[in-house]
Amino acid sequence: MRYLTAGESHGKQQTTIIEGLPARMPITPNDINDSLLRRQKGHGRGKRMQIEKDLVDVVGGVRHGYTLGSPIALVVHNDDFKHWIDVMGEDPVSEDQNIRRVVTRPRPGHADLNGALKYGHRDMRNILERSSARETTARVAAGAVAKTLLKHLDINIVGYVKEIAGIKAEEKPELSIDDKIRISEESTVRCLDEAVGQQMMDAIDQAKKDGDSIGGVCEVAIEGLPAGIGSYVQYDRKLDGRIAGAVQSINAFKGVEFGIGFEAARKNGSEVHDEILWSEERGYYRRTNRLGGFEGGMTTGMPVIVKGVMKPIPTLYKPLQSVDIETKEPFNASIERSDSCAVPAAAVVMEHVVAFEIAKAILEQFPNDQFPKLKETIDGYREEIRCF
Ligand code: EPS
Repeated sequence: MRYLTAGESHGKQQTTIIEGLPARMPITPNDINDSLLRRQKGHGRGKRMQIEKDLVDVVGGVRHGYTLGSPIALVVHNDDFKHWIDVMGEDPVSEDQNIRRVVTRPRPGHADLNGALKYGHRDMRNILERSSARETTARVAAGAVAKTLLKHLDINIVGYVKEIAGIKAEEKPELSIDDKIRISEESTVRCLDEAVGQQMMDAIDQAKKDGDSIGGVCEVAIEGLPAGIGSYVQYDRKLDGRIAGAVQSINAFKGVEFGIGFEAARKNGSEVHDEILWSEERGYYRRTNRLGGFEGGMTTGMPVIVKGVMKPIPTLYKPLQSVDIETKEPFNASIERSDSCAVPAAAVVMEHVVAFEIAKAILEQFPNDQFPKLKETIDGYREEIRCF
């Protein structure tokens, strides 16, 4: 299974095509719209999210509530496009035409300058329109289809916020995945620790007041995955490696950890590895889950726990110094409308990006053109490893 996305932030629409999904899987537009709505929420979002009402238009691959086995094509319209038709239209413009909103002052931390150098665009709007995190709308739409497949295979996934601007949520090991889904949904910062939610909101408000931005840490938990998904036999089949790459590719993400992550560097082996136990009901399981559900590039059957670090958004109302590429004079970087903190939204994006990698690995390991047969195969595999 694979997908591509297309679309500019203030262009007509976000588009994605997903190929490789089996036929006869139940899916409705609501499965996708729920995800899109969740991505739009969160304290710290700017004015743009008041303009957009992200709703999917399913334009291929689904009929009467089921997948057809053909490519699935999804469109989300940018409502803001109506304000940008002259700036973002596809028709040629004459040389004497005055183009609005040309960007010649690259923002530090964004793709603006490197993209301009690479593609030769002197108007850096040609870079920022595509490098904008608006593209994560399409990634969430694709991930929502993958999440639907996982849901029908009894695999549940949720993303939430662990940390914003150094304010850390406490570990909540007692929470079930359903609790995590419910509590994160009720929190405007998508945090499981109600005690620090307000502090996170205050930090976001302060950053906004200061014209600054703040980052944080998101976590995704997945339950219901059987052991042995992924493989150790080749570097590019290691599922944790693929998930890490996908998470790192989300706009503004700078690092990924599984389980105790970097903490493992500071501990002895006896404090890191997860002892193996067995019971009739569960089959093989672990006393602890410090490795976050992965060994040797494969799932262990324990919950997958993955963290991603998001840097503060580089578009600042209090801009940093930059150079105008036309005059070479020092200037303050361009000010584009932006969010002061998008970590709660990023947790939803991360959830969907991870869901896609997992669904893709499952379909690679148990290829099947028909969803009911895939489900039968996975249930059979679960039983096989329980009795192994
Ligand atoms: C973004 C800038 C803002 C954000 C945008 C990402 O958009 P605008 O320039 O239109 O105000 O709102 O995020 C989204 C549009 C979205 O859907 O998440 C950026 O520069 O990356």
